[in-house]
Amino acid sequence: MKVCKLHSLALAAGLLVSASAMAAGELNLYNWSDYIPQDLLKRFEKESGIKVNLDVFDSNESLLAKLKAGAKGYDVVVPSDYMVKIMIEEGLLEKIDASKMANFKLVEAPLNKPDFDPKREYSAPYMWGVTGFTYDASRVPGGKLDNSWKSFFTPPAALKGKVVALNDVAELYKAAAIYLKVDQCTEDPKQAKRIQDLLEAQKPMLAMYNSDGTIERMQAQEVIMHQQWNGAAYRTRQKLKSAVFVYPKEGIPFWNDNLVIPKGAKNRDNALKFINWMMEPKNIAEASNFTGYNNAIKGSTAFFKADLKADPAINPTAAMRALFVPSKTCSAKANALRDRVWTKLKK
Ligand code: N2P
Repeated sequence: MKVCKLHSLALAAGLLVSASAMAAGELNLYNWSDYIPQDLLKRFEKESGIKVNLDVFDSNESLLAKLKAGAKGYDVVVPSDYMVKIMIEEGLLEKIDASKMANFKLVEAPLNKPDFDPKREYSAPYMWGVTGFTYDASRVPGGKLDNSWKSFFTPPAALKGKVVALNDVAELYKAAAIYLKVDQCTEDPKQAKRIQDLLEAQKPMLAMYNSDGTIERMQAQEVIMHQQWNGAAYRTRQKLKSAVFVYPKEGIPFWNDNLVIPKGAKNRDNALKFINWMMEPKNIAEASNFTGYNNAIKGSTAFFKADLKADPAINPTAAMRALFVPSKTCSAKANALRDRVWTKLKK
């Protein structure tokens, strides 16, 4: 009898939990691949009663294409700086007034007032980082390559077929522009042609263009060099000690990613709750510990893993910061030139 009573109590409690989870509803998150730990999402689900569904993309351009094609199912998506601005201008985002959220006071300058959304009306910060390249020092001639984009764009012959570029027009074009000292938003067809020529000449050296699985590909030593985000490079080094992440002397693209709500999101309140929750130092630190990128939340480093805190790629020195090249939002004319380079390259 007693057992039976316990059993029915447990059953009732179970029903209560699922009823409250149901009442709190769901959150459809569309994020970069491998960019948030499952455990963190589980904890959010437990604390909020909101069920999270995660779907992933591999570049800002695929995210934009998806939203423009009318994808309605997402409540929170994660564009980078320049893409936030494009999405605002295209009317794709809900106003969220992030600056009025309880945890917003913890956002450090300058990301509390970024130029792509100065009042933080539409976006809240997620991770920030840089895009350089990683090579396996144990497998390059002489064990060392120059700290230059030259090493990536015109690699030693021995690396033929063992180099990977990100499948990302913005990242690859920006890196080439920095190397050639061309404005990343050039409207001059002659300059765009120089970028084109560099990328076409690099292509036979490449195994592929791919932004997913960069860590695993390097760790398995399938390839020797990979254009890579610094967090992925940090994670690559956990298993492959000979991996070296290069801050090219010509400059390195700097980006910051953001949480935004697409227009017409069905679970707006849950999305707002999630965005504020992610600005808690402990929560965002857990994301940093997993992804290997820094974030803009005051007090979060106290929760960083020791090796992450000590890693200069995460806490760059002044000399490293001097190399940062922030993204610009280019004109339609510049983007058309850039996209033509990309379409030809990928033919
Ligand atoms: C992680 C994605 C990094 C985001 N896979 C680069 N903006």
